[in-house]
Amino acid sequence: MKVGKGDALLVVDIQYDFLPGGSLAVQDADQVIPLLNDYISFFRNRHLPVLACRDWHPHDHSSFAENGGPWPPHCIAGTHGAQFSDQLALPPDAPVFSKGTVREKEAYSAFDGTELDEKLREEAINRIFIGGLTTDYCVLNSVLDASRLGYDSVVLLDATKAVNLNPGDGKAAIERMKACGASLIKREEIS
Ligand code: VGL
Ligand code: ZN
Repeated sequence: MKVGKGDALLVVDIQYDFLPGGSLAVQDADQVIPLLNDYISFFRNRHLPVLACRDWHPHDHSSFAENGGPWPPHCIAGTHGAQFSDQLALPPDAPVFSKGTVREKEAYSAFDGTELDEKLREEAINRIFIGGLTTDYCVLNSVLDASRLGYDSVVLLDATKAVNLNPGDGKAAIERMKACGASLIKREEIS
């Protein structure tokens, strides 16, 4: 697969709370960081946009178990757990989109309540490469929204990990992304 003009990279939720030791730790999540760093260099070397999103919740977010949601408290805005890993080589000028910022509203997609769509249109992007955390929530929902909004999407299979709240969720998410037309690739498949 040739990467070039009109392509952008979206790095999803590489935040301490999703990494080993975090409050919503995803198994082996730290393994995606070196790969994402390599994808970041790849895009930067070709002068293609690199963007990031983050989960950025109020302390009493409705997705937290204490409020009837499925998750332990995680990625509370401004806390250490919500920071990007310092192992992630995100370019300092990469735009960052915060999601899940409204107490009453879950927002798994990087497009939900953010200006990501506007930004991509401004930069004349028509295809996004998506990697990061988590396969079965933010990556999945971002790919589904991207498709609805008319973007092509490419999932970086070697740079994403699933929460697997229910066993098999990650695999099912990959099937759903395929079914909506996303391409699934690994690092050696792009040039
Ligand atoms: C996510 C679980 C809870 C995600 C966010 O962004 O994938 N997963 N909150
Ligand atoms: Zn969340």
